[in-house]
Amino acid sequence: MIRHFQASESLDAMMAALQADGVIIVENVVSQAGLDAMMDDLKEDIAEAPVGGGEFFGGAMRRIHGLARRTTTVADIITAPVLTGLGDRVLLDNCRNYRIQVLGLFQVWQGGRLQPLHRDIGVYEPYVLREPGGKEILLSWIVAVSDFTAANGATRIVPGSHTWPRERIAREEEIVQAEMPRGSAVVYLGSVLHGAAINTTDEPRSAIVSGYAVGWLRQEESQLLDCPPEAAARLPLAARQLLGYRAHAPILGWAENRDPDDLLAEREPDVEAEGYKVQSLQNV
Ligand SMILES: O=C(O)CCC(=O)C(=O)O
Ligand SMILES: [Fe+2]
Repeated sequence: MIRHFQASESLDAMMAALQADGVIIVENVVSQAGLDAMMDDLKEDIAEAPVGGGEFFGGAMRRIHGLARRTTTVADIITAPVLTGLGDRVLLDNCRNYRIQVLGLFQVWQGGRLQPLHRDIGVYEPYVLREPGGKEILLSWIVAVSDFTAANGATRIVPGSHTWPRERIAREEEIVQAEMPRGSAVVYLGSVLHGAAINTTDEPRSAIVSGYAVGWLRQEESQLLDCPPEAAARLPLAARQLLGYRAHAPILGWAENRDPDDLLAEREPDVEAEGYKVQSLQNV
């Protein structure tokens, strides 16, 4: 079972469940109108994307990436207060700031196969291994853009698997589906086993698949190439910082001796801000 919360409920309660189970569902994270606007901006990209996706994606997946370049509407999703509130609590004892890990619209179409159960932190193996109980490097989240149902391919998740030894295989009865209404998010630790399911209905299951990774780690999907500076400049500050236009303390990710966000905004550097920005780049 996955515990459900409303976005207006206390982050403390959500955190307790997230730590215990490794996964929660939060309802009403994103407005219906916001999702409609996003899907309207993306409709041509969606129509052009091939259905397939290969072995890992189950063979009936349509994926659109580079979302922040394609539509500014995703800014409200990646900066949704409940998502960043959980991101702060899960990740900030292991970094100064965190960044978007991947940002894609994933549609599961009828047919296909189960996506293999996997851990999203697997992209760092064998170089970074998180032991059960160790500090988190990744908080993943998936926003339902259509209702998520057992029949239409709601993500399969294994609550508690963040505490398991790496080798343990999930039994079928340990796997639950993240059924949730449109506008909800399933939020899970990067060490939780999960995978997309099979859609047996006529309509696609649509989702924003994303997450936050500690700012000192390489992003899985290069957001700076996917959303180059000209496109990022159209986004609110918090959104472009999350994409990666921000240095990590004290001197990681700078350009032209400056914090990328100062460079992008062509702002005079604010040497007081956060105490570690341009000043520390110049003084090291
Ligand atoms: O679309 C889904 O339900 C899950 C996708 C996923 O976990 C992944 O591609 O890493
Ligand atoms: Fe995944």
